[in-house]
Amino acid sequence: MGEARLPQELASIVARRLAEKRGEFAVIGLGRSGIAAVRLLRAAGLSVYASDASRSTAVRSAAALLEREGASIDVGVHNAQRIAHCSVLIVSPGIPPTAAPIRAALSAGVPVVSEVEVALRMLPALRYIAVTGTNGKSTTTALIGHLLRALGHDAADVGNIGTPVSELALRKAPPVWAALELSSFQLHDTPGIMPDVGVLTTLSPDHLDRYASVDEYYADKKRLFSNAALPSHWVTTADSPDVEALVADVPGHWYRFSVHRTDVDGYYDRGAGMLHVFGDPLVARDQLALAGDHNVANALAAVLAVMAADPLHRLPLARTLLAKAIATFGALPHRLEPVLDRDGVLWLNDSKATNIDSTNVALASMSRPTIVLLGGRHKGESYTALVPELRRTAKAVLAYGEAGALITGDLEAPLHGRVTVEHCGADRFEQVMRRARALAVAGDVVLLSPACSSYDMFNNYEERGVEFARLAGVLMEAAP
Ligand code: UMA
Ligand code: ADP
Repeated sequence: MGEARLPQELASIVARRLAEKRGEFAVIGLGRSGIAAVRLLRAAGLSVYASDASRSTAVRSAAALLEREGASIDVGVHNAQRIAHCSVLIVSPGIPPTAAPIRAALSAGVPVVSEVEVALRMLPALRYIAVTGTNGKSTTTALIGHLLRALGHDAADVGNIGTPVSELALRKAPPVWAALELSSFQLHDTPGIMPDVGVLTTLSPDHLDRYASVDEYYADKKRLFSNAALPSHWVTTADSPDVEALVADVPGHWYRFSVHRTDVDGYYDRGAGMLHVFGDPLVARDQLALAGDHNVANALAAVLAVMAADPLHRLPLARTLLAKAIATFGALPHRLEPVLDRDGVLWLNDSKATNIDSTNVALASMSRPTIVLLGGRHKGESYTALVPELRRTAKAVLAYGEAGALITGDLEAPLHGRVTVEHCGADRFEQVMRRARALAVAGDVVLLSPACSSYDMFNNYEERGVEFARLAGVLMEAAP
């Protein structure tokens, strides 16, 4: 059985089969990672069978493109028998390990890996800083890429952040460095992961629609350290007992950051308003164009990772360049992004906040009466942890989508008499936005920070955020 193998053993079997071009390579899922994986395998001259359970227009057009590149494709079905006879199965991260084709492969002893694993094998010279964690991954990854480029490196931001690693491997001249964001789903199937520096930002419950328990989810996060050894370099938060416990037995050099303590390698001197790294002040807090303490933590993590990656990055000139570059990094779209400020109403798109912890962080940074849009597809956590921050800052909660009834059930009683909780229906986002518009008066914030995934109404969180911004514009044009 594939899963019974040690990570190192699994990684070396896959590396050997890729090098020998042995047999047929199967890819399941024809989204961003699947398409890139098929193209990479074909470019390397390997025989490929790929399939996707959906018959959507996007999948059918991907299939047509990949067939032209010489892959054999099934649309609307996974041929489990063919997959059970393949050399290696490459899985898309959105497909759970319990899916029938993955079970068929595992019970036939077929090695199962991610697109990231294959791409990293094809990029043996790539230097990479890998970032995982429940929240803060994309911001930290993008900031690491930005800092590396500020130091003059050719660096790309890849992985869960959006660009599959395989796309780098397909380039004629791949970059020297990558900032690689890894989700727990990707880590589950990346046994050869061995970053120049690995970063763990935060840990809190998430994805309980896929994992049977929080421990199972944390165990996938721990796979970042699968190949840890004494020379490894790791950057982790000192502000989370869960993180400290998870990494307690991992070997390597450690660099820790905190926004509460000062006895670590990267810290925030709140009194002086200064970020300190490796014993010296680096940059003033007010130079950062990012809101909230959580982003101070992300900045400390990114700087430590880049400095840990190469001793040259700690020289005085490098420190000056890093301090300057931190100040020119802006918030990523869909993360507390102001999309409209009109007639005194500020509309904030935090569509990427897809779990309780990230929504709590967003609420904590509010200083005006806030109409909070909560909802989407439920991921398994209770919403009651939001109550203290909602009591402090919310004027109304508009619960919607598949999770709407659950959210109302969790929040109505504890918020009774303090904050209005309205159930705005399960299927029309526009209805929720109309209600927000009707409630909003000058001085208010309308915050989309849904604490749920978007998949009940949208293809992804980006679409949800774009629709929020569009409707905000349309509704603010119309009379209230
Ligand atoms: N599919 C099947 N069989 C199944 C289930 C799904 O064939 O049983 C097919 C679907 O029909 C679809 C394809 O699989 O066509 C989608 O695959 P996918 O969900 O793995 O999505 P990709 O487009 O390949 O995008 C993935 C990541 N998506 C997920 O992990 C869900 C993207 O992260 C990532 O940017 C991209 O690879 C490139 O690395 C997104 C994400 O939401 C941003 N990540 C989660 C998060 O951040 O919380 C983990
Ligand atoms: P991820 O890629 O892990 O989802 P992002 O950087 O995209 O993280 O941020 C997503 C949301 O998570 C943000 O909108 C913010 O609300 C919250 N967030 C970001 N960084 C942190 C952090 N360090 N700790 C807690 N929450 C965070």
